[in-house]
Amino acid sequence: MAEISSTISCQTALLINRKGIITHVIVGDRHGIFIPDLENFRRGAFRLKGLRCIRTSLGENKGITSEDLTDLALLRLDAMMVIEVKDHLPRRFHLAHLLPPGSHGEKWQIETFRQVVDLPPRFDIFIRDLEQEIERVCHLKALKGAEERAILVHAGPHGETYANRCLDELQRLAETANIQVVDKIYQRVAKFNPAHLIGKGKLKQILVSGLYLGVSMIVFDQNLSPRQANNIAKLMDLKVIDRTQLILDIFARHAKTRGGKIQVELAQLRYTLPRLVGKGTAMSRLMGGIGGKGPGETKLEVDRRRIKQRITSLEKALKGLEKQRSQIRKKRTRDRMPVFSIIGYTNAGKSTLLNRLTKSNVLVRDELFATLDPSTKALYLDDQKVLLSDTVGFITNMPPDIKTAFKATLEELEDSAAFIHVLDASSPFIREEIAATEEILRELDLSEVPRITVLNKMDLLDERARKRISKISAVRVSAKSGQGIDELRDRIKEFVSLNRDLDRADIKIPRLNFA
Ligand SMILES: Nc1nc2c(ncn2[C@@H]2O[C@H](COP(=O)(O)OP(=O)(O)OP(=O)(O)O)[C@@H](O)[C@H]2O)c(=O)[nH]1
Ligand SMILES: [Mg+2]
Repeated sequence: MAEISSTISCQTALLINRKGIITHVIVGDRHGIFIPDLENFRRGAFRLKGLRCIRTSLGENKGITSEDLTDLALLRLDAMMVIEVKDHLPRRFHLAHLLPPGSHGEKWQIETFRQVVDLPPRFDIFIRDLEQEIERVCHLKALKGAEERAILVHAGPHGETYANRCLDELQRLAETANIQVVDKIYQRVAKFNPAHLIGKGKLKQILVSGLYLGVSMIVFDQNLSPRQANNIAKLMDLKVIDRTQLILDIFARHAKTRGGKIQVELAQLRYTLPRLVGKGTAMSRLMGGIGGKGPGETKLEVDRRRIKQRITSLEKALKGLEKQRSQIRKKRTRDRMPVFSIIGYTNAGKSTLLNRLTKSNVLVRDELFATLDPSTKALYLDDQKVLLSDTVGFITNMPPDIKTAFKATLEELEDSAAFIHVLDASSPFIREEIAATEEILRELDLSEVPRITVLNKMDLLDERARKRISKISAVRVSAKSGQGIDELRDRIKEFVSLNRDLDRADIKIPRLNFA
């Protein structure tokens, strides 16, 4: 190799597998080599590629470069060796290999040898031991039951407080989707990079530490364009998803009714379709949600045409369901039953409140988006029966694709006599959560619907926390303990009778389409 490189004045390289067979011969230029796509070689969160790279270096660029180390980590090579060449002869040998996590913070080790005979004699045994050690350390850290291990990335122009809130929320979303969060990274950028979202250098750094920590996926808080998603996926052997895909995955897990499942699958397919370029594993990383779970599960081989067909048939099914729903709604209006929709940020306690008020038993969970399928229960107030509707929760920067997906569900809100807006009084971000709800209502053109505001989870608040929210005018309750619930019932009663009187006087209030 030294001889050839010197003669042609170009770097050369070999990729060699564990059996000692040369799989690639690479001829670069004076300054570098380009390692081809190794997608078809073995993969796995804790495994190395089973290939070592040996390259020559000419003249001034001696030794292992940072580029070599990036390749070593990103491609998970068994080892990277650089042969320094001078006057047609090999001078020194530099050998770099990864270290198991926890080795005093070092990710790799570089050794230099003067002669070939000094190199480790049984490299195969050495690398097998190393791989076993990496696997052992990573498995120890892996949380039982988690389907994936991930690094979360937030990039944007905002400051640290904002970024941390976003990352915390993304972590809750990830955990709801059964993903173990290994690291959270904040990268401040003034402008997004159209090709990779963030700078390629920084991105590589993230990927290196991700692979190093044995993660199986990277979750971006920012939505990735199809181009960005593909470019990033091409750089490495990891799944890449964004916040919208994460939320859709949770929706897929939580949807129970036929209508809900259809809506989620449609949204997943519509989101995936433009991201389907290329073949093989790059595609697999973008397809089929996270563990490939839920109604949105789609087999890899399904090509674009079949996805399109599936979309058409789902759209048809959805139309049929919409018709049914509108009939139910008409009947309700005919029966003159006012509907109160319980709305608010996800995890605020909407379902708990519905259960408390109507003595029902709808699903309550300390998870984001536990409720997807709206359920309506009767609430008896002395002489009047009203309906209470539990709804899908809201979230900051609700992805547009999700709003479209739940258009039918959200449209039901239009028929509400009023909203019961539930706030989580214990949330440190209550103001952001109010703002997110207001924004969504504005977009749906529902800001004018009368509202009863409820501060829930009051049982969790100490004196100081109570003071902090003392200016918010709302009924203060604890859906859990029952505190304040009678007052809330009175408010609903008051609202109903007030509006009945108004209606008798024949005053039309916009959107109050009941009694
Ligand atoms: N301490 C306390 N916890 C509550 C209260 N109300 C609800 N929770 C808890 O908050 C969590 C979320 O409650 P849910 O009723 O599922 O919230 P939700 O608004 O329906 O949430 P999504 O359907 O996921 O949007 C659960 O763990 C509840 O037990 C309350 O008044 N006090
Ligand atoms: Mg709920």
